Amino acid sequence: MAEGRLKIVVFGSFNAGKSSFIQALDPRSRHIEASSSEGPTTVAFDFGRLQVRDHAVYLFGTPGQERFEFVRQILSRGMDGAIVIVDATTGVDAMTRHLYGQLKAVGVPLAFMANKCDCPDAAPESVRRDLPGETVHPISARNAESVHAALDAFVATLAAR
Ligand SMILES: Nc1nc2c(ncn2[C@@H]2O[C@H](COP(=O)(O)OP(=O)(O)OP(=O)(O)O)[C@@H](O)[C@H]2O)c(=O)[nH]1
Ligand SMILES: [Mg+2]
Repeated sequence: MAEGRLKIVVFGSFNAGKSSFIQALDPRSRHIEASSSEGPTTVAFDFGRLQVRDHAVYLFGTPGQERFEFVRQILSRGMDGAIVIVDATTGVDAMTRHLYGQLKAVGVPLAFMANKCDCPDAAPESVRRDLPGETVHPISARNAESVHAALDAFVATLAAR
């Protein structure tokens, strides 16, 4: 993307909080969802944008359901960075590991968000333990300040490259 613009793609397991993360960053973001037993689920993508430091950040949220692999592939094109949202109440699962392996193979700058830290059973330290050597930001999508601070820290690492 042109200088000053960053495309960041948000990955993570079903129900981890990807759409909520983008909603917290951009209240005017758009979400393409269908209803499921767990509530709305992303079936295409989320789109949000915001200014972070000197950068126009374009956020693309992916669907978490495994069958939408093809959507994740399309949305991944030309990304400058990837964020993986982990539900800190359930931890690093097989889908998270699958996504992590794919992103590692691509070599894209990567950060993890341990989400739902407002919940009493959240365990961000066990998320961190399961992802040695990786950056893990504890956040709650219900706390916009925590989400903005974590994105700001990630964008700073991208800008420094
Ligand atoms: N307590 C709490 N609940 C959250 C948080 N983030 C998301 N949720 C809830 O978790 C559920 C799933 O959130 P979504 O943002 O739709 O998750 P998603 O990762 O986009 O889900 P898919 O698109 O279906 O993969 C919803 O009921 C949210 O309200 C959080 O930080 N704290
Ligand atoms: Mg979603």
